[in-house]
Formats: sequence, structure tokens, C-alpha cells
Amino acid sequence: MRPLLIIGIAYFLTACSQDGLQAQVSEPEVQKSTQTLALLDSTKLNTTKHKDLSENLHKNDQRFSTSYAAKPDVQAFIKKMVNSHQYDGELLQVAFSKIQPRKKTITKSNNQPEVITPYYKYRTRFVERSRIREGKRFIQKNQKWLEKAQKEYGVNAEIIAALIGVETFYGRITGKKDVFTSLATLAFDYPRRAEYFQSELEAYLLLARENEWQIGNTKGSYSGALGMTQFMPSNYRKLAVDFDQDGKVDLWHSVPDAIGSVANYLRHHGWQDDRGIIVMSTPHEASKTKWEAWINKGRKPAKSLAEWHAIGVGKEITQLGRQTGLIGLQVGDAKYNYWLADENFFVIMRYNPSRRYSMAVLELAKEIRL
Ligand SMILES: [Ca+2]
Repeated sequence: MRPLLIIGIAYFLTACSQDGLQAQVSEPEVQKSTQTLALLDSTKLNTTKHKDLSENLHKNDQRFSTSYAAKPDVQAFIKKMVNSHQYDGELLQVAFSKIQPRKKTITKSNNQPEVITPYYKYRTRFVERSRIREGKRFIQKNQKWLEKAQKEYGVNAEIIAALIGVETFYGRITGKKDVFTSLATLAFDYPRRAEYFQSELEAYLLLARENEWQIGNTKGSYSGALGMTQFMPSNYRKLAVDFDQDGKVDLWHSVPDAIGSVANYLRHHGWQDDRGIIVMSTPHEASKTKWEAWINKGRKPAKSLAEWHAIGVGKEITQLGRQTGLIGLQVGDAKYNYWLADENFFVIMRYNPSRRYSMAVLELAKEIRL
């Protein structure tokens, strides 16, 4: 670990302990994915084989009159898959006729804990005894792969482990929802993000064809995230890596692939291990009107230290990245703390665009460091 990171995390830890925050202990639900992956080379397209694998879809006669196949926008989507990707249109007609909207997917998407829960409550789900203990174990057990990832991608072990820890309790809870239904529901019944989820649905169908997954038999989260890393399908296609070099990318069963893929993802979005990350800072109350509007503004660092100093923020801080952002999170009933955050903090937000999420990953990373 580089000195700046240590400084950043040390400040951060001090900040948290000053608040008297206590991690609650709770045993998480442990479940195993029933996902099975095709054994063939994922880079080869074998549409005939894919069609064979879809036979079960045809055998099962259960179809819904209110299925997605009945919707005009789904028909337009199928047409696009056929025209743009030479996808098997008949297969898609059958697949969409087997599924209908899943209400819970919408409800959950509208009530994500990282959006609605205050930070001091949100963090207790992740920064708690069992997740810390298992995180240390994960690092010990996978030291060889974490070192390889640090060498090749420049992302330190604790951050990789903490991300997998927050996402899936180190690969144990990868989701058991049918991803096809999740993505179709969000693509066609969640107008706010229809465009995004239609492109993820497209990516999922391409992934299924490339990997010979049976459509409708891929398990993941209610929002369509896959494997130990909870990659969305487009990221799975673009940024997942075969880190153990066994010829296939398998984010459900290969911990090395998950480790390499998280590291590749973070590096792709600009992670640099030799930066600081975050330093607690209490802005000057007297100049609140100058800095208030900058709290949690944007998804990128907003100002240089000199610019922050000029408006009464971070005067005690002398070393942190060239550009930083002002983060404010609720750490008690009516109490907020503030931090200046370097680019790396925002890189973690590329994984999940929530400051609470990024902060929880950093806190867990600090706790599981050996
Ligand atoms: Ca592999």
C-alpha cells in the first residue's frame, strides 16, 4: 500500500471512530448461485448450438397471454436483434412469450438502499464483523491472484476484495433471479431507464449466445447484474477477463476471474493506486454559503485544493490529488461529516453511482487490510 493511500484511509478511519459509529453485527443470508455456465470458448459464436440449447424453451408450453412477446416495443426490439446481430428471431419470440413483467423488480429499483438509506444505517450492512472476518480470509486465500492483479492492473488487494465483499459477500450471494426477466422488465416497464436497460438486455442476449447460456436460465440480481462481481451484461462483455487463463470467463465460479475483472474495471475507469482517496475535513461554518452548493455535486472531482481553500474547505489538508470533490454524508441522526475525495473515490462510483456505496467500500477495505 502506498503512503498516500495509508494517509487517506487513516484520516478516514479516525473520522469514523470520532463519530462513535458502531458496526452492527448481522449474519448475512448465504445462498449459492445455481448458475451453470457453458464450457465452450466464449469467443466463438455458435448459433446452431445456441438454438439446440434453447430446446427446453420450446418444450415448455407455458406461455403468458400477457407476455412480453405481445408488446409492440418488444417486437421492435426483436426485429432490431435480428437485423443488427442476425439473432434467431424465432428463439426470441419463444423466449419473450415465456416471461411477463416482474413487479418486484420495479419496486426494488425504485427503493435502492444506497439511494434512500442514510449513510450511518447503510454502512452497517457492509462494515460489520462477519464481512470483515470473511474479507480477511478472502485476501489470505487469494493472495496470489490479488498480487497478480495489483501488478497487472495497479489496484490494491483490499479495494478489490472489498468491492467483491460489498457486492456479493465475496462471491456467495450472486442473486437467484432470472436475469432475462429482470432486464426485460426494466427495459420495457421502467420508462425512466428504458434505453439503458434495453441496451443491457441486448448485451445479455449476445452474451447468452456467445457463451451458450440458455436464455432465461441465467441467475443474477433483480437488476440484471451477474456473478461475483455483479457486472451488468455490457461490462461482462467488455471488461470481464479470463484471469486464470482456463479459456473461459466465468464470474460465477472462478474467483481469479472475478478478481481480475474487478481490477480491470477499476483501471479502465482511471483507478491509480498511488493516489490518496479521501480525507475528512470540516468546512468553515462562516463560509457555508460559498461551499454548500458543492456538497455531493457531480460525479467527478470539482476543484483544486487551492480553490477549496479559497472558499473555506480543507484548509488543514496539504496533500491530496490535484482535483477533489466535497462529499457530505449523514453519520448520525442530525449529523453530517464532510470529506474531500480524490478521483479514486469517483472511480468506485463508476461501479455504483452512490457516494454511500463508495464510502462503504472504502471503509470495508480499511477494515479487511491484513
Ligand atoms: Ca477463467
